Amino acid sequence: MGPGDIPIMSEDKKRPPWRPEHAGRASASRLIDGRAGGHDGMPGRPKRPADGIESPPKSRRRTLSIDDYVSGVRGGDRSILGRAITLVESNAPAHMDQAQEMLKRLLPYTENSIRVGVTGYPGAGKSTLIEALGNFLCDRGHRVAVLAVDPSSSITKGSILGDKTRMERLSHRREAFIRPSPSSGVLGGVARKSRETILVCEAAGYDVILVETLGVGQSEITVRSMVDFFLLVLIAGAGDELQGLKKGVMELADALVINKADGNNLAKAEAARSEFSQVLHYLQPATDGWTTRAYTCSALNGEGIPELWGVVEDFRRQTTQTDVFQTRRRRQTMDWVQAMVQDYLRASFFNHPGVKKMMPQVERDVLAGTLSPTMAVQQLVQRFERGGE
Ligand SMILES: Nc1nc2c(ncn2[C@@H]2O[C@H](COP(=O)(O)OP(=O)(O)OP(=O)(O)O)[C@@H](O)[C@H]2O)c(=O)[nH]1
Ligand SMILES: [Mg+2]
Repeated sequence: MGPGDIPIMSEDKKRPPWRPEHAGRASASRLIDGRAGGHDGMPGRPKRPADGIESPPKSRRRTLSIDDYVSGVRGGDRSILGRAITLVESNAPAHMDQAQEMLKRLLPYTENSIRVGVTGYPGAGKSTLIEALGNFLCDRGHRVAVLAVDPSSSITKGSILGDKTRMERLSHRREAFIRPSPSSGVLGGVARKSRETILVCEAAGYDVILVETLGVGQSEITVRSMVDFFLLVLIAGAGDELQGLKKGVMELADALVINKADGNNLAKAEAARSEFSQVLHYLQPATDGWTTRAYTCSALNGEGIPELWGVVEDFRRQTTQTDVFQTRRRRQTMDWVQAMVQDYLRASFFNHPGVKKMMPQVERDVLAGTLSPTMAVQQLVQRFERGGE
């Protein structure tokens, strides 16, 4: 020990395990106390323990068996329902097996619902409309599950939580259940998880499933592929720049509703409704034998909400009679199977070690013009089919 190295006994309690036993100041390794008010130190929260290691909050929840999940979901236990959905959303292989086993047991109790997708521009009032519609339905004895789907992003986990402020009353009702969007992951990602979440909610006795799309683009098609009825929420005077988006999405919709038909906006909303009605004449209807029409409503004061639900009920009655409803569901299920097969194959191909190794060279050759794209594909596929490393 050199002259400057004074053993500091009082600091020894801060000695991390990797610091030599009697190292003094020469060793830079020592732990400092956590600071209250830091990034995770809320004022008033207890300081981190002096060893600097804080174990994650221990879940005191016991592990559930498949039986527990099934009986909890069926018995209307909201906390178990939440955990069942978390299980479905998990990407851990062990959870996936468990989730599938649970779903198998729940499947006989699914399908007794109407699944309604709600899409529209950001700020059109989707969440407010779901709040109004959801409360209206709960008052009428329905049980309503609200899900959000955002296939485009994995960072929106909290967005429907923000939306809960728009669903203030609904989120406190016993007849309603609100669930945020899962973050994207493997094997079918958000679409798979959302579909399975719908099934779990149905098995729990929710007879109306409202699915809000978040984000624009891909989400409309994804949600359309999992719902019976697709509602497009619009507002008057949203501008011509959105017309392109409108037409594509309009052809997916079973009803258009011009929201915010209240106050000074009433006349404009009515004008927009008749304008959209004209446009609808020229579009392909989304559902065989059903005429897509435009309506007005105010999600804020509730006007037009019962009538809007009347449209959904007419739709259900009519398409059930003609079997269009059941046919669509069967097709959606088969499309879902196909999509999962495609996801699986795509993942196995691109994760194949041989393919991965070969890819950079193939890309270089294609770009250099010494290999045609078709030949490149042939080589990669041959490599994939040969298997091995
Ligand atoms: N005047 C009026 N305002 C409304 C109505 N519906 C919604 N709003 C308002 O419009 C704003 C956006 O409403 P949201 O329900 O959050 O819209 P959203 O479509 O869910 O928005 P994103 O989820 O961000 O895409 C809020 O300030 C609402 O209070 C309505 O019927 N009338
Ligand atoms: Mg919203």
